[in-house]
Amino acid sequence: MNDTDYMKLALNLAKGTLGQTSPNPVVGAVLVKENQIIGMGAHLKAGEPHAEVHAIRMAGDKAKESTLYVTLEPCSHHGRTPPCSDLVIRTGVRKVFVATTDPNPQVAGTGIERMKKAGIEVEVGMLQQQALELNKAFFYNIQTDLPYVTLKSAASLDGKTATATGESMWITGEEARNDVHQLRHQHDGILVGVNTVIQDNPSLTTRLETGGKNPIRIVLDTHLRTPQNAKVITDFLAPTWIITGAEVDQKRVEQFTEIGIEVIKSEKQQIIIKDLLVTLGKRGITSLFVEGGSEVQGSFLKERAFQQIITYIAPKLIGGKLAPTLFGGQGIEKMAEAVLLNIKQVDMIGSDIRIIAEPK
Ligand code: AOF
Ligand code: ZN
Repeated sequence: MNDTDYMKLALNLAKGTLGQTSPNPVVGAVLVKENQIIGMGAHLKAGEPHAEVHAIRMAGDKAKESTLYVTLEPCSHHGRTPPCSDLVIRTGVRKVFVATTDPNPQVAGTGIERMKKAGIEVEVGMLQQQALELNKAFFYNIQTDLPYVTLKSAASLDGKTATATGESMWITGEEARNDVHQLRHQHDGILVGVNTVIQDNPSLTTRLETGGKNPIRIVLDTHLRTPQNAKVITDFLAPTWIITGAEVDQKRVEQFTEIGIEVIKSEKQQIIIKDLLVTLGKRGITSLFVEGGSEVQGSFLKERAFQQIITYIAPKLIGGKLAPTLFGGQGIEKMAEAVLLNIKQVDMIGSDIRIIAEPK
């Protein structure tokens, strides 16, 4: 094992906890002395000890004079837990490899500074790209207070999300659906439009073989048309928030609030996506998974309100001028104004293609 191998191990420890640390980042730490791992750890849950603490506790007396590999700069602030950089100094760690700095304004380089001042050799930037990728939602959210938005959609090879008669169930195969559940597990919120609730009656929960965390279900429903007997209303498997326009019938609102469903009224008659994201950010949604339908995708496109696109393409052809495509709404008029993307990753998931892209 060389330095990079140890950092890779720390990154893998962090990766394993994706979905369980929000609003905190995922972080892994490995403590090495004389070419032996003497401690390792990951941050498991907000409010609980940070990765470094677990690793140092595991090493016990051996931790003195060791080398620490950590995927994020050790913190310097008193949050829900005391500062890790102080613990690293007190422990007598000799050298620290940090994959990337912590953009949290309360930390932002001061953890590194503090360790350097105490005479610890600190090297920053090892496997930085991987470390940034792993926590991209955290990094975006901590700097903007807005949720990191992923638009997810699935279509046939010709870009159709349903047939012309509106049938949309099971375009992709089982592996792709499983992949979607993994992504649901990793997000704080999942968002759909009311038409999807009416037509498909989805439960929007995470159904993996090993269970998983359910995101908060958010329904865009300007005129409060969500059926009282929809699964997202009756199953109580996760909180459901309904976002409406300013003018909705108060009696109907109460029918929902009485059974614990939150109805969040917009200030304007229509729901403005950018305003909604501010509201969701304030309510602690750090990452948002937008599942559709195509009109909702269209409104996020119109406002350029997304950080990532994940599209599954199934080896099927549907055709039909009237069959809906991935993004509805009015669309962009001039080619010169099209939203340009960088394709980040292309994979086969079972027999479907998964494309991950980001706006340029
Ligand atoms: C680390 N190691 O494992 C994590 C860090 O409220 P607290 O005390 O848990 O602090 C949360 C902040 O600490 C979080 O926003 C991020 O800046 C940093 N997370 N830092 O040294 C860790 N999870
Ligand atoms: Zn810490």
